[in-house]
Amino acid sequence: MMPVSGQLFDNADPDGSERIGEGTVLFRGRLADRAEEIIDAIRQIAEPSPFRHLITPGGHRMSVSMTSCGELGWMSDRKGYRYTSTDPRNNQPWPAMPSLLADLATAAAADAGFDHYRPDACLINRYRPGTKLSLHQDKDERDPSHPVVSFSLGLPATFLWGGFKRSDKPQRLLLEHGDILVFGGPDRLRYHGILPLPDGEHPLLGAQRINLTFRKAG
Ligand code: MD6
Ligand code: FE
Repeated sequence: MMPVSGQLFDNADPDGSERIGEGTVLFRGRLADRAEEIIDAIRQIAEPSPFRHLITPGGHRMSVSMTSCGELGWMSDRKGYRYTSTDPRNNQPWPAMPSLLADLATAAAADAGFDHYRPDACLINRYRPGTKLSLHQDKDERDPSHPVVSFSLGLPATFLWGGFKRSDKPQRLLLEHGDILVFGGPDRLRYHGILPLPDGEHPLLGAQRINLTFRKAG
């Protein structure tokens, strides 16, 4: 099946946003002219808190590598999934969330209909060709009435936008460099994931995709 590019509904707004679902809005290319600044900020975050492959509670090494910034960072190990205020690698607070990033997330959330959104956690995922993210729900945050805001950079990937049961057949959505996806409201607990990343070479990031997901976790 071909990945769809937001043509799930007749839904294109004049501002370039596409409503994928009641609580899901895609802003195509919205970050494109800020990408270099954002990548620079990610490099600075990864100096004290490098990307690492976490272990799932079931004992599997995740193929995606991750780091975090903000007051809280997302963690997984044999004991479970959770948020921590320090990076277990160095026992230091997670790097602060640059206001450049928080402000872009706040503005996109507002344009999707979620006012006064202020994330306290940003999970940064790095994909190499072949890396995938299995269907999951984001449910480790205290209050799921806050949306998750997702930034995509680098190689394009196919996002699976599923239902409320893991077995519901997902729709496919291509997420490309510069795209912002706001995922909230009645869609917030939908299953979703990323298909194995195809090979490719991106002018700014080479053979990788980086995804940032902002949350109000605490
Ligand atoms: C990714 N994104 O795009 C993985 N979660 O690499 C997510 O898992 C995600 O994009 C919640 C809301 C939006 C997302
Ligand atoms: Fe997720």
